[in-house]
Amino acid sequence: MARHLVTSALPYINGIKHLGNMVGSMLPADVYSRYLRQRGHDVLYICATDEHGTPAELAAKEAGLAVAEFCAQAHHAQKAVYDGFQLAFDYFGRSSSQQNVEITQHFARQLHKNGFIEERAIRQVYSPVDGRFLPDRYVEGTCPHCGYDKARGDQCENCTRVLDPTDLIAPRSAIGGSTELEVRETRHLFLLQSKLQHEVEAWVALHEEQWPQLSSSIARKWLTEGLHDRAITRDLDWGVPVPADTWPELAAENKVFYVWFDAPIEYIGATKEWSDAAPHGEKRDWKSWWYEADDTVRYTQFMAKDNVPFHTVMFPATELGVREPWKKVDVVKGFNWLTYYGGKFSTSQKRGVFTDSALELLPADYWRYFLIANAPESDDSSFTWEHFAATVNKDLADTLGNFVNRVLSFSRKRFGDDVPAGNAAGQAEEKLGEEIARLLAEYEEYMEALQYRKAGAALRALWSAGNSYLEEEAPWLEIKTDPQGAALTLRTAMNLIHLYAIVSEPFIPASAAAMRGAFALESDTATWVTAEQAKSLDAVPAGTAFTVPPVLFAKIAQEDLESYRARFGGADA
Ligand code: B3M
Ligand code: ZN
Repeated sequence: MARHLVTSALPYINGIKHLGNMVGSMLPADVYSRYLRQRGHDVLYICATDEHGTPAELAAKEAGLAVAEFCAQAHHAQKAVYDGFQLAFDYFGRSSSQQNVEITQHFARQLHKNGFIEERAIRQVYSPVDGRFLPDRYVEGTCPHCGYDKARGDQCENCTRVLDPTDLIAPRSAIGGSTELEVRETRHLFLLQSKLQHEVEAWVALHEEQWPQLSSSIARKWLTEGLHDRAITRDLDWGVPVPADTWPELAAENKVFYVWFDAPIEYIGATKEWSDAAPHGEKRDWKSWWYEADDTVRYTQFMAKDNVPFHTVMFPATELGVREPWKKVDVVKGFNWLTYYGGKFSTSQKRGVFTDSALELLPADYWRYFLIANAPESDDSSFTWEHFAATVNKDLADTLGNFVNRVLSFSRKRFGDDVPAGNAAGQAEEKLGEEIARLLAEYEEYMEALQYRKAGAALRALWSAGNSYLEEEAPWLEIKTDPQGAALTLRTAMNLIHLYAIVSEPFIPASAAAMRGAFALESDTATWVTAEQAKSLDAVPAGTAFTVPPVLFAKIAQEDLESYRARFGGADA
């Protein structure tokens, strides 16, 4: 039994996330964590809200709340949605936690001690009206390249060019719109990434083989461009304070660490939060997951491609620079984008389906299955209502849901409320068992390899194999001439339902529980299915009482489709 640490990119605190954010981080991490737990591994799945930086401050201002209050409310609102999606974190923390403050400050002191942090004077935009320096994202103006008039000082969202605030035409404060801006000298801490370039390169070289192409190519690109020294403090009111014991002047000026410096450290911080929140009597050892854990823990991270540089270069550089044995990631599973009809989902422009609205429309399993089976792995994938409805109707309602309902309903009608005995298994059942065992091995291989689309296809093939067996045996005809044969077919199909319940759980946990709950087994504790059990299909013996659960998946009708397109926009979105 191995120890698996799993983390997913921390969702920014500013508002409920869209489906694209979840499918590129938390959802695949949850599916993988569930699978590993079911295979008997010791798993710790950690995530948290990313509560610092300009997104938090701007969102709090918009909400008319103090940042701390805004973050507390927004954290709970997001957590409620993730509970609705049955994301089974072991802990969902907050990067504003005291634990993260302490560990971040410790990392900074160590980097300073080891010569990887230095103070530098830089020129930054100052707004006398707002009485503060403006971080790059706080300066808006017209992009000199494309003329977009809402370009931000760090990047133009329209032409994606990286900018410097002083590049902007007619710059203005994003806080209050003031155009009276000055450029003043201010002092900040710089992480000397350039001094760690070779160590980071050597570390990436040791690990990139285990990463998907997307992750290793992005890491290589950044390393080829060369690691630049990077400012890791900001003039913001909200963030991890620079510790006064090491930098008294900067602390006196209320400097805080840059959000991307403290956010990855929150993976460790949230693990300590998890320990500190241990119920009475339960021992949790956060440090054993992170400190001197290279040989005992396998660490897998999940994120969208824009976060890959920070996780394959900047955070490893930070961990290397502290010169302490903190666990570095083993596998970085990066994802492309889920687009909405080919366009970008956007929290700020409220474009696409958001996680809270999704749960208002349909149960989580509909979304979980569709998103994971169409995960944007090797390339972007586009969410369209047409594709979503077709997938739900075909894979979930017809292939799985209908199989479960007609087998249990027909058996109850013809043989009563207990699993019928019938003949002993014959050639058809042996052939089926071989096929199920083969497909199960395929499914396991793809899950271990974090290949979600292929795992989804293998799961679908398992469901389809049951339908093919049922069509071939046709118990509704068999019963007329060979009732014992029909009983065998139904008992075999019921065993398939139980097997589907176990292996489908990582994808569709609620439906899996409903399927499994149909059988009143004395003891039903198996968390996975062995190849032998897949071949023998006899976990549910004749005589077991069963019930017929409500239809697992309701089809999405044409009028539903119309209403979704009307509400969220369709191809014209
Ligand atoms: N908060 C997610 C984003 O860039 C960012 C991830 C932090 S993971 C340490 O949208
Ligand atoms: Zn532009």
